[in-house]
Amino acid sequence: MPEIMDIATRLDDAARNATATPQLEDPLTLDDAYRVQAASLGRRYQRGENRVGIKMGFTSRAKMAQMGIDEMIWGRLTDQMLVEDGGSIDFSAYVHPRVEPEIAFVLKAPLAGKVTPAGALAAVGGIAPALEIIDSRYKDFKFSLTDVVADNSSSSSFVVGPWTDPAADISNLGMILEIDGQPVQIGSSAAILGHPLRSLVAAARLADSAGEPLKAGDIVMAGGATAAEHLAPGQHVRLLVQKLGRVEFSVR
Ligand code: OOG
Ligand code: MG
Repeated sequence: MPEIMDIATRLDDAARNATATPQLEDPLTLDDAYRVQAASLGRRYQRGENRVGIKMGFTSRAKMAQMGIDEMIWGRLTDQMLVEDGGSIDFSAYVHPRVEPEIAFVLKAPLAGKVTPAGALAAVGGIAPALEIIDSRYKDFKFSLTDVVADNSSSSSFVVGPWTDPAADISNLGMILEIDGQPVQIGSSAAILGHPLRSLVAAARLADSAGEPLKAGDIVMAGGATAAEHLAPGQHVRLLVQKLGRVEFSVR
């Protein structure tokens, strides 16, 4: 269907040129929205980027309420989106970036289909504090469920802190998001579906049903535990997660 490729190109170009695009004129079905996402990622892979995992979205009430969407979504992550812990991002490379506090998993074994939280945990090689920089390519950061799915679920960049042994109990860890040393969001890992492992369970199912089962080495971002915060040049952003430590970056 040529329209899928046209929309994929439009969204990919909007991301590359850091220029907002209007909301889609005609609503897509959810299946077509994921087809657009896959096609736009196909363009990135053709440019030499590699898939390194997936990100989950709308896994907390805070995120659902902020954006007015209450269905879980997912998107693909590439190596080019990964920002070094302690590194910096160039504000001009984004349309209107926001940051949100997350938890990341790295897998040491494949994880596909219907799995239990215990089964998911057995495949985890490490857990880390993480920051996601989301950047909707749509004007005014406004979208419908299918619009945002087509736009790779607003994936833009992500920063992962030090990996911790998965033996840590991560069911209810305090999370403090700081901008320039001031706490701007305070939450708990319990906000992520009651337990971040549930997000990994959902990721295993969703990626598998899309024909891209999670494999060893994949990173899974569990989703924002709080609402996202606007970014501006000159800021220093830091996330502190109880037991897991800190992760940070600055905005140039
Ligand atoms: C969509 C992406 C949601 C999360 O962690 O919930 C997301 C958006 O809010 O633009 O990444
Ligand atoms: Mg997120």
